[in-house]
Amino acid sequence: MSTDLNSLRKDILRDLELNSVNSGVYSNGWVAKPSGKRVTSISPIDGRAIATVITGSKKDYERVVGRSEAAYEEWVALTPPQRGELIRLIGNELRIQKSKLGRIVSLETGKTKVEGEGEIQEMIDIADFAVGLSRQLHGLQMASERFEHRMYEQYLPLGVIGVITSFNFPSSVWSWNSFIAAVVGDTVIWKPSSKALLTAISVMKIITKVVKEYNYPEIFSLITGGGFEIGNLLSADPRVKLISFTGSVKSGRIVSETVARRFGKTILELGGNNGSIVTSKANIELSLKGVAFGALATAGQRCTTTRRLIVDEGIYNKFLPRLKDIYRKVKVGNPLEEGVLVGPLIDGDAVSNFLGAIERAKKEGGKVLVGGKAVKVKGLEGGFYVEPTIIEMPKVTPITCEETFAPILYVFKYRTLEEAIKIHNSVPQGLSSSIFTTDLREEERFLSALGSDCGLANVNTATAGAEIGGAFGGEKDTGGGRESGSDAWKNYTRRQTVTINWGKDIPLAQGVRFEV
Ligand code: UN1
Repeated sequence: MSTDLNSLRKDILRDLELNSVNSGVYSNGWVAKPSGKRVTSISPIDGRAIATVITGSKKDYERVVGRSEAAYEEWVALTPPQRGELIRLIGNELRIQKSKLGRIVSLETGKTKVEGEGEIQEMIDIADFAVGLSRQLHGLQMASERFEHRMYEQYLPLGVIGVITSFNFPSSVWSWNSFIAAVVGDTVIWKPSSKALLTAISVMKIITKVVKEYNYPEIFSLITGGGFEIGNLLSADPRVKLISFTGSVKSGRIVSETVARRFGKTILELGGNNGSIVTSKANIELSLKGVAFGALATAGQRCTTTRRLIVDEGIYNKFLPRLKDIYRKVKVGNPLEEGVLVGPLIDGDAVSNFLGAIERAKKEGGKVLVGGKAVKVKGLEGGFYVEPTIIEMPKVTPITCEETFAPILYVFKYRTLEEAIKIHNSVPQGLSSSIFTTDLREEERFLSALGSDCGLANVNTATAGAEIGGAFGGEKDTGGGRESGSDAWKNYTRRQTVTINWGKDIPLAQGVRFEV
């Protein structure tokens, strides 16, 4: 296997024109010698190096912001449909490059082959969405109380924005933000996760080739970093009007406070600790598939991963053995191999966090029903693999209120739906949720104001796997941001309320008289 992986690694680097040492800064062209530290990208599949990236520092950052501001001046001079045209061309190119890009996503983050390609498909989908949106950016018109006056609102671009992404959706989440921001008229600086640098560089290569070929302003820039420096610079910089941040609650709190201090805008997509309720009225086969996908896809490293399962005590003894069976059979291993559903975790720290969480769960009264250990995959001994794990919990405890980025599912029993919803809503995070039931009353209760407290609510489908057409994001510690579809585009704009007096007099609102 390792020899195959070695030749595959070479193919991927060649296909994407990646070198053994790469520039990690793109600002109107690749910066030949960025001045940040060197970071080696490691494949979690075998723990071996893929290639090295020279990241950016403060000096590079200044250049990037300056150029991005200059590009904005040109970009706002275009109409939204003209901007949409660039995104359409980018979407076309992504269609051509889908499998090549999907492979670097898998190699660098350990996603399965279909998930790696799915990542690029999500970019294509949001590109299509953004193109359509470029002809539908609309505001409201209001009736004015003043004679011969017209009032309406318009949404204007913000200027330069920053997008900070995480390793688990290393390019699609960038595109959710960037393609939408681009059609509304912003320019975008991307700070990708230091664990997925080569994916970001590959995506930028493909996208900026299109930008150059069709002579558009260089609205997309990239600045990689090896730590917090670039993220901190972006957050503190009043020239960067909005920071869209995906990552942990802990880092999100720092970003949020820093940006708020300068009255900048944020879109925060922080931790999830998503629960699925399976009621006695559920379709069992469908629920098993939904729970398994939600909990195990991307090896439990999605913000939307199902981390908590809340099952009606009446079906518990029927449901759990079936789920345990699936967990035991699910194939863990090289994510590029056919039939493997669970790849590696991102790195050694993630394995330690997995093991640490299991120890804590046991101390808090949990009983490991299946899994619980790190595993070595033959031929890939340096990789970061773990067993899909189910832990039965007697009640909600501190560890079950935390997001551990690993395939650990905490299971709870419930008696009444009210109790199930209470358990469900008892965690600090509020991203995604789901209920499996065929009972209308149960479903509607879950979707009512007294039901799920999350940004995403699913019925008879998993907490994970959202489509781009809806607004994506969550409540409470998840940060409250919304990105991707629906009217999330408004977050990338500033709203202006316009009042026009087209009469010969100047009547005042509220009947105020002011005769001069
Ligand atoms: C994330 O984990 O940050 O809904 C995003 C999903 C994916 C996106 C997850 N479409 O599972």
